[in-house]
Amino acid sequence: MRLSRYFLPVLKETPSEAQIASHRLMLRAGMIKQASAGIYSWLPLGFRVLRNIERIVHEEQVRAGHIPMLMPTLQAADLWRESGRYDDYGEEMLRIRDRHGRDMLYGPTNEELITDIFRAHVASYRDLPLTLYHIQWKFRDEIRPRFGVMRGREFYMKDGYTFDLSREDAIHAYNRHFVSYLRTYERMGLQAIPMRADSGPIGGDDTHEFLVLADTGESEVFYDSAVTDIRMGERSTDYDSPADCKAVVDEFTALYARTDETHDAAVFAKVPEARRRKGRGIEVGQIFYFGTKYSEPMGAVVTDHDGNRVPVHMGSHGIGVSRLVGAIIEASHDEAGIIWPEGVTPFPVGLVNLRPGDGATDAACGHIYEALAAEGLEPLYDDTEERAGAKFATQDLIGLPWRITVGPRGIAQGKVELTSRRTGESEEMSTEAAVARIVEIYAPHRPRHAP
Ligand code: P5A
Repeated sequence: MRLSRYFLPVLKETPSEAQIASHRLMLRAGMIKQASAGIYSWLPLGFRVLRNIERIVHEEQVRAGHIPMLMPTLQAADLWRESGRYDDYGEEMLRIRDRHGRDMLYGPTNEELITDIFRAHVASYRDLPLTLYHIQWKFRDEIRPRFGVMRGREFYMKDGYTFDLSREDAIHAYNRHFVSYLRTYERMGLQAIPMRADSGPIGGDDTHEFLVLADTGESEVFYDSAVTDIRMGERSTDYDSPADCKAVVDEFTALYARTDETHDAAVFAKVPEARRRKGRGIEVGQIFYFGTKYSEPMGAVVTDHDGNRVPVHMGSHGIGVSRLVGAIIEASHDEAGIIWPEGVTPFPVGLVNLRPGDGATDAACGHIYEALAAEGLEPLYDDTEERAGAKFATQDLIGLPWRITVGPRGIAQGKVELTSRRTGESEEMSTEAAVARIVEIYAPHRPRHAP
């Protein structure tokens, strides 16, 4: 993409309404624009990141055997009257009346809608287990939308729903999600720590939140610092094996890690003092097992092995896709701007032409551009007439992890400069070597398991 033809409305001034780094940087880098309180337009750069995060979420869900679909944003109130949540949900639910006087709502979540689909089409234990998910916009009329996309009113969520015959099977589905979430966040360059939490209006007893540690996080957290040393990494956990998934969950939950809602000072006191930590975190996902809370009142029943009709055991599992954009920036930025992890960066590399119009630099840039594009690694090519300093400042602000700088002096010696956004270190090399390095860096970040 040529910057001269792109739409990247970067701001020089720091917007006064933004209180935290991610919100500030998303506005300054031209990623989002507020449409109204807690509702944002995703400008091209922000949209690219959102799509990358969404793709990773899809890929890891499909890898876990979960089935993608799409449900609408608007739902009929009658379904929510069946579960009893129409009245319970309160002011956070945006209620709408259509021209026929029917009560509708903008979905804050989809337990009722998916249960309705399930009961219409599934009647036997033979069709279980089943996990369906979608990635769709939600609306919650938050009393205090703030921090940009972190606490929006309209936000993008992946929500998955599990249906199983028994509690035991449902716990396996829960554990499978637990593992898939760890993999998902790690691919985004994030450490999200599973913590015991409270289930709120979704319901149920078993629930974990996944939290990214950050001073600006909205949740207060208490944890054993040793929990920050555990990684999912490349282990070969088999999603079909309950023992495999449980082993991961057991390892991650053995150490103390809780949000303030479930914090227990007496248990926390048993953590060695040097490892006791109190901090803040950003909730980027939550998983729930709630048994028959929805299937019973809504009649989602199947025949079991003995021919009895029994309500299915359900769980629901959410990832805050749009919130993740902010969370990643909170976890990865510096004074100059964003530092994208390779997994989610809007462009893999910035290509900066220091002398547009110079035959040799233009040709070298064209060559690098084509070679990277052919590898599926299209650079953001700064071919504008800006001063070098301004170009670098924009690159630093928008945070592409790598920059290739091409100038007439270097090209005379057959050299370009490859710079790491994270370390600031630069290295001179041939155009071919720079292309090869970028290809090598992104090899582990190629799309896989397409939905
Ligand atoms: C699980 C999926 C649920 O709604 N039902 C379907 C369950 N869980 S949740 O914890 O309430 O939400 C899931 C994730 O969505 C993100 N999130 C938000 N992101 C931005 N702005 C908001 N106002 C907002 N509310 C929730 C969080 O990441 C949360 O973990």
